[in-house]
Amino acid sequence: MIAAQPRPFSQDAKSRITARAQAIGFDLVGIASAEPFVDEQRTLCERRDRGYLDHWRYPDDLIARICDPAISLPGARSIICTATAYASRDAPHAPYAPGLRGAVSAHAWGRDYHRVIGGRLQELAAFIGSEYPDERCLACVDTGPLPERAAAVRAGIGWFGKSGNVLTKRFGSYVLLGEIITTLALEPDRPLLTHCGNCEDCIPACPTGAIQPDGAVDATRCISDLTQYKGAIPRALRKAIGNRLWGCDTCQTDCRVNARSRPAADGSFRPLPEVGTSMDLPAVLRMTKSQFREWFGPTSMGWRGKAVLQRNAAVALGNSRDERAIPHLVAALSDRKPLVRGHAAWALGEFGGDSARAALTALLHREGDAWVREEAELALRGPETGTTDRQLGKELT
Ligand code: B12
Ligand code: SF4
Ligand code: SF4
Repeated sequence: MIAAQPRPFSQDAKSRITARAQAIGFDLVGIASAEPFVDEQRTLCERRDRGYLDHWRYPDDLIARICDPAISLPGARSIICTATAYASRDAPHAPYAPGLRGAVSAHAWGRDYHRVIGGRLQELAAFIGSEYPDERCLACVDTGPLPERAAAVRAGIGWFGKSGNVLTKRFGSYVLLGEIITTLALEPDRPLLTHCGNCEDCIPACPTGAIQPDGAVDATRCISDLTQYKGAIPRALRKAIGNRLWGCDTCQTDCRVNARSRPAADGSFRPLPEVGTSMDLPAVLRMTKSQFREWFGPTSMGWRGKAVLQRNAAVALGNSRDERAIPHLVAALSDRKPLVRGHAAWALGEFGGDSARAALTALLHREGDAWVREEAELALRGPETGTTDRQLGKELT
């Protein structure tokens, strides 16, 4: 039997696809081979086994699929990797900005990136389909079966920063990634030789000490994860969240590569009028279902549901130390969802004082949920001591 000859790389296809991708709006484009991500598979399993990904489901068979593109697209030869810059000139909100506003992470200020980038990838895949009808494509953004950062690094788009983020030369880490796995044989680009050097600024900057000395991120302590996952936020980490309503940008704002990065040229990720760079926390705490859909539906914050955002708003109000928050938190003790009532109780405990204590005592008389009762009882003992933001990070590390 004669072995099949490997197909030669098509230079013409590579330059036409790259040009088309740039015309569609991708800021950076690189090609990676679709060989299995063997080292990354080991790294992912190792970080899961250390418990860093406990809020995520990563069974062995899913990790195997994520790390071998040919399982999702048989015959896969190449990965067309893209990066889209999202940071506009509006500076990320400072974590302890005064007043009752909650900071929104920059990647969520504008239109939902899954839809924006997903739409562009579909357009690129349609182009490839029309030009090379025998080839197949699979578009991925965020939820797709790929270790996206590892693919971007392999394609020479950027390097692994010690913060875990992929850093690019032009836009720093303020890029969102998206890929097309394809059966087309395209010549791979080379990984960059650039790295973070001696810099370690992001490690002590992290408010919860989530970034480990070896560059691994303990996602169970990462505020980005804590503001997205659906359960109760661990009590020991609530203060460190500060006034963040969604996501966390600290390891990016404290990065020297980002300090000299260019802002995004395209307007898709500029702050939407309904959301902006920060939101009124009492309004989020008492929003109706239709307000939730109107404000958060067009953004990537709509995916985890209304109660998660209200929970986050309660925690951020507790951290505000602004007594105007108290009546809003008292009202939230009557919310339908235990998740919201329990975090509002914690937040009132941070204030103490007569009105907060009276509301917590009244809650204990009527509350049927055991976890909410426990939160109210602990809150009545008063605020926990000595644990805010960066100090907490140090204590935990
Ligand atoms: C789960 C997830 C998270 C989790 C866990 C992240 C983590 N660092 O562990 C949480 C919710 C915490 C999170 C947070 C954020 N995320 Co996120 N997240 C993902 C998601 C869906 C999967 C990533 C994953 O599996 N993480 C587990 C770790 C172990 O994998 P990893 O970080 O990708 O690292 C792998 C490789 O890069 C490689 N690797 C990394 N370092 C090294 C070193 C060596 C030596 C080797 C061999 C390999 C290696 O091995 C790892 C295992 O495969 C991806 C989308 C995707 N499909 O990839 C987006 C993604 C990584 N997130 C993204 C973003 C924007 C963020 C935030 C900046 C959002 C925010 N502002 O709040 C933060 C940044 C937090 C941080 N410091 O990492 C972007 C990354 C953009 C970038 N420039 O890097 C992605 C790619 C989404 C996208 N499509 O753009 N995220
Ligand atoms: S908590 Fe914030 S600073 Fe720390 S790793 Fe997560 S995103 Fe970065
Ligand atoms: S702060 Fe320094 S170490 Fe961290 S990602 Fe940026 S350049 Fe790398």
